[in-house]
Amino acid sequence: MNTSTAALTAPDRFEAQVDRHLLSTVGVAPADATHSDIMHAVAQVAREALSRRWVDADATDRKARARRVCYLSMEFLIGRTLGNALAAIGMDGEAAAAARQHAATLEDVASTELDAALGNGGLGRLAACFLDSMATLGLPSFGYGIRYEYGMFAQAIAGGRQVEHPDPWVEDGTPWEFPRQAVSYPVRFGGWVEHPESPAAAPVWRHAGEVSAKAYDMVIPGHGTRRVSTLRLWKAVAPAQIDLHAFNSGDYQRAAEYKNQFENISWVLYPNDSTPAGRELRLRQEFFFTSASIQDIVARHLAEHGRLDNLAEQVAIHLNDTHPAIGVAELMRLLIDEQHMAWAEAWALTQRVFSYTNHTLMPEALETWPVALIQHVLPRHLEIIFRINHEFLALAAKRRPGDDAFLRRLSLIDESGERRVRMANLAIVGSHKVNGVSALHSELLVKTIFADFALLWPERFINITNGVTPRRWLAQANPGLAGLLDRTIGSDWRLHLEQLAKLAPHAGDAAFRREFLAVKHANKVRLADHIRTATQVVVDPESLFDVQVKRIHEYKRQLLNVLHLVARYQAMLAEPDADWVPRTAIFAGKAASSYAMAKNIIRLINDVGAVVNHDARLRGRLKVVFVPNYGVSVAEIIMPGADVSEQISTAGTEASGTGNMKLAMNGALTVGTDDGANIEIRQNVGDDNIFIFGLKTPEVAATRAAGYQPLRIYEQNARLKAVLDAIAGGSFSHDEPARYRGLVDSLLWGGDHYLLLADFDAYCAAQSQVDALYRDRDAWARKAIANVAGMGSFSSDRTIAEYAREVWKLQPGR
Ligand code: HBZ
Repeated sequence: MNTSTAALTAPDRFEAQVDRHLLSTVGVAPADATHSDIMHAVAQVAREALSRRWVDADATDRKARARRVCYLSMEFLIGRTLGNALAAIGMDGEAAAAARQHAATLEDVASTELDAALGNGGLGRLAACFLDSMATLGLPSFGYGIRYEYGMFAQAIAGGRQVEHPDPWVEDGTPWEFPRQAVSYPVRFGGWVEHPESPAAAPVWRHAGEVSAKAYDMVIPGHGTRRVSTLRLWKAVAPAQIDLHAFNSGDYQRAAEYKNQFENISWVLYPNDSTPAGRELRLRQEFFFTSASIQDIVARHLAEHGRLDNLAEQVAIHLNDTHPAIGVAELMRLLIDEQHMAWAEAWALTQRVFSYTNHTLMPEALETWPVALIQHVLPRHLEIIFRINHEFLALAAKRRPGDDAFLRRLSLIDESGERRVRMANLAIVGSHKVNGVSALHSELLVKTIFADFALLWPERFINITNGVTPRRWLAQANPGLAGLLDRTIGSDWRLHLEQLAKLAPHAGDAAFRREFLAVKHANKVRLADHIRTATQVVVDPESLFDVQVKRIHEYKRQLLNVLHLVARYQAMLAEPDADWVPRTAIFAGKAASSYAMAKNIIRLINDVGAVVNHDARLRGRLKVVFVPNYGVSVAEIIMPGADVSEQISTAGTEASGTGNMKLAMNGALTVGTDDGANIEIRQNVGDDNIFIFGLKTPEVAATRAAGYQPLRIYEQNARLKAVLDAIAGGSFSHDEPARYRGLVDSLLWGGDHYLLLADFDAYCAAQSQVDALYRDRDAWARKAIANVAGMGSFSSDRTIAEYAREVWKLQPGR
């Protein structure tokens, strides 16, 4: 039993521990401690308690010879850890008391922690929510990724434009990691392959370079359980034999450069989202962490079981998108070349071990690597991929004799231009289950990009709709609403989010609606404070807070939102005395540093804001703000303060979305297209409590097929024409009137690929309905409450339980 935690529950003990750590770990006098010092000391106390749980959970799993899932992901967008860790281990009350002893609040203290931003956006944050749910459900589980020294860049806005700054988040250390001196693996690159004369002997990979992968573990606490999970991140270190001192002093600099060539692998996160970078370093990163993880899995399995034929009974390896898909070839290489298993046995085992989640339908975002590059970096893996392909195509040919086009589409090698390896095809062929992340997305996968594979193996493809952890996105981010829920429906919703359904009848209770609106108002005041500090723009918490926060991408259509705001501005100027509903449009999100159009959209938002926010004729009834440096911690401030959630991607383009879930769960009403998880949100909250507009997926396809002509719409729609003319003509860029010519031309003459013009009128109509409803705050509250009540199935606990049952064949231990 946990005697130490029990002993810690006396408040004096916790405070004494904090003071001890201030002295011994941080090195300051408790009386002089800054908020950041206190954060580090409190973190140390939590770390000790977590460490105990960790050791216990590990011992239990070893003893039970438990089957495990290993979740391989290039990204884990974790954010801050302290608040979550304290809540999980039930020490938040004592920590708050300790903070008060130092004349601070726990919020002051917690806000000094830097975000661990080891991810770009949805995919990385999903992985972080999954870790929380795996620990909470008590699944024996490991996350595997890269310990980037520089996470997602920090975004500043200067002169309206995005400026990227490095994010050296571990420079001064993090209290949450445990370096594992004893755990490291060699990862090899380059060279050539020798095939011994004897067919019985395994091929020999004469590699040209080697780097060491060193393990750094983070403990992931479960909530309502003593179970924890582990996130193991790999750091690249030059192998020991490259000793800088061995070089004479004249060569010291060259020796350092040589060392850097290896160590740069884990330096920086690639800041692309849905736009993969075709760079060799990226391929090296992917192989580096995948190889280290699979070596670790095999080594642990051998240590526990002494044989490999039962690997698939004991381990499930999940591929979070195709970034770790090279793992299919790496496991084959380890089994065949190093463990001397026969090909057929190794292949059967590999397929039973792996499963794969796809996160995008956009063809340009599907990873492929030039065959020549893989030959150069991973020559043995290329051989293995060719053999997998050969055997796979032979099998497929039997199903459709003579259909060469079918085989060309299925092939792991794209032969249409420069030969390239299709990583999604490798992941599908090497897995026993493949899933999409919302009902629509999974349906489109088997109807479009993976149709040929679905024909071969229909049972391999399933849907598992995304979810988010209610601990971070409701309990931690929105303590006001969490408290109201606790008083109204009890506190079980943290672990059983279905309980939110019990809220539905309270929408009919006027006193409850008032309380609900008071909580929302307080959250809007907090958000308004953040906006003032971050942008110097003063916004009115009484106005409707209209929020679009996510990566900046053309398919997500931030530009459609801007078009509506400009239309609204023009309408307000035309009738300044009409009874306009005051609105604050809030944007946030990062643009990939190389994505010029996305960066230009950020600039336009800021330019529109600069004009609108200072136009006295509006009397403050329209504000447009761009909140810089969107990330997990900024999201925790924004989500609870939103009235409207903008989810307006072109139908059929957003795989799922998870921001849509966080916002609705916090009582925002969705204005959205019939896309991704919006569809399931609608089914759960009810048609009357959501604003769905615009072309549906089949209509999008039909519109394009019929020869879509945006110019025709522009000419026939006076309101839209006025908007586009104003933007193109420099109304928001007086100092450089032609600044947005190109952007508008891309809509009018460039084909408007994402159909902004086609959806413009429907979008404006939806926004008018929003205004009308907001006039009646009580009616608004009913619908907002219905949203919270309807979000019970969007917990990542439900998602992970489905993976455990349908894909990983694991028993939750909770
Ligand atoms: O994954 C997102 C989807 O766009 C979103 O709809 C979904 O909810 C979410 C979780 O399933 N996809 C991404 O976030 N993709 C990436 O972040 C990404 C990162 C690096 C790449 C490509 C894509 O090279």
